Amino acid sequence: MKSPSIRLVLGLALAGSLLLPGCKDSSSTASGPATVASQQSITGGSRTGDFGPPQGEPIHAMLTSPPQVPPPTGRDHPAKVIVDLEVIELEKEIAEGVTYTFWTFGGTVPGSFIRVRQGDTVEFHLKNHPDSKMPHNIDLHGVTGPGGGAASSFTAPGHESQFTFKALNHGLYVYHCATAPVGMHVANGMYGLILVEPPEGLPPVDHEYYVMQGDFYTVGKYREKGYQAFDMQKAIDEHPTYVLFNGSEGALVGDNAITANVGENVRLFVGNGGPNLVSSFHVIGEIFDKVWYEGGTHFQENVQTTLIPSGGAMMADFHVEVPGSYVLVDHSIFRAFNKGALAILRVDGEENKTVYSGKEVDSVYLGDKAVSQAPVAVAAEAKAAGTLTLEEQSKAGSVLFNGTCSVCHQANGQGLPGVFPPLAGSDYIASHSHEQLVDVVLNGLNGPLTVNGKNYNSVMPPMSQLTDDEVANILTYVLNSWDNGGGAISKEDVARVRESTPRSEGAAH
Ligand code: HEC
Ligand SMILES: [Cu+2]
Repeated sequence: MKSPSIRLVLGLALAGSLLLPGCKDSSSTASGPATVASQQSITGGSRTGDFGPPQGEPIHAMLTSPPQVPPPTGRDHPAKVIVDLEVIELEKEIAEGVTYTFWTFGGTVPGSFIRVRQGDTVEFHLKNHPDSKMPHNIDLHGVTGPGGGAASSFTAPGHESQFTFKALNHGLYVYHCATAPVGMHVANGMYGLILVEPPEGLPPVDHEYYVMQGDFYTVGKYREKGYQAFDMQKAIDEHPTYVLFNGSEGALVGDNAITANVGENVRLFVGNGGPNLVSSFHVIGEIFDKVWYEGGTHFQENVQTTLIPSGGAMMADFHVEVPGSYVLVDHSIFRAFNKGALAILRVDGEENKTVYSGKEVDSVYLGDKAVSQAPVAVAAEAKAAGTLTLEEQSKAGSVLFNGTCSVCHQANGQGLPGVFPPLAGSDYIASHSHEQLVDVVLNGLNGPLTVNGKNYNSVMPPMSQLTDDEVANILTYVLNSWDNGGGAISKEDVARVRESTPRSEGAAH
């Protein structure tokens, strides 16, 4: 019976402060059970974080790429820790078949994970690769001192700079580039996490993972194939094209999912690089046993969704009871399903029907996120090269159909009697032009209609969020499936219909 006693303590504290207005030191009234007292204890912050000069030989920090986390320092004394971090600008996939120029700390988004202990003296070496086009620096939120290291670390391409700081406060801290234009450097992926362990370390767990959210701004639409440039205006307007975990739509799904086994304890170190959005971080199907909110000292228990500010972080521990796919999302949910903020924790092990009797999450929550998007990228490349075949287009279309249309028209195109008309052997499709079919997808359809002798009077929502490529591939797949008579629809056909049917800017993205 924990909660009544907590309420009692809070009640006493409140009563105390009401009876003694102006009394600054309320600690005398906060005498509760030991667990409550220790959770709410004050650490003293930076004033108690200096454990004297570093002892022993200097240590070279082990840095890890996401989603990996370096092992605990395991030390009981302060040390001198040397961190070598290199800025690398590189072109990588942001989504299947979509490339973007990322600016990175250590070649990854987010940058390398750094782990030190409170009281350590950190000698920081920032290199900027000779191939870089831009100067960069680093502002570590775990640094006490103006700019968090930014002024001392301004580094031109091909150069190196060095500065030293003592990690006085423990906690989980964001670091980021702070070179002008700061927003653009952050938007291009220049952020990561540094963990300053408390002197006694963190409670041991079976798995620790490193996940960081960021918002991205490209000139093209979400999933528009090919190379995409940074869009400064979208960034200023805070209208991201992508919201991602670990810098790419595929970073933590499919074969890249993070993993655990039933009965294990999992710890997530989650940061939010921004540059703009606040994350409503949630794991579908799990409850955080503990959340060290804002990456600080105190934890909250039994949490469903936790806020992570831009430029902030949190740690969460939970125990996994049941096997299956757990979906990490930003619960500002359009970001998860329409901008990419989705990752998978794959838990293996024995079913436990007394805890959960249900079935796998995949079909409900994952849609086309559960299958490889590779055929879509292959078709886009072939289209660009002018070699696109009907087969490539249909294959890409089938992947997209399964994420977009099958929820209503069903994977076999049969629809649902009286509710969703069939696309299989549809006389509606046979009797309408390609332009009219494109129009149905882009602008939706409603009102009475008859398909294969059966009447429907329902609403199909517009799907103008799809790119021209995607609409062309889906419809080509439909035309060439289920005895629909064949034919092909091109990206250009879709573009023409889109142009001739203006809609609000909002509906187009
Ligand atoms: C949310 C459910 C839903 C989704 C998703 C959906 N449709 Fe429909 N679709 C409908 C409904 C309902 C109708 C009938 C509308 C009416 O009654 O006027 C329809 C009608 C159609 C028709 C004309 C009738 C027929 O059966 O031939 C076509 C073609 C079509 N949809 C294609 C698609 C394609 C392609 C996609 C994916 C891009 C898609 N739909 C996604 C609900 C949906
Ligand atoms: Cu930079």
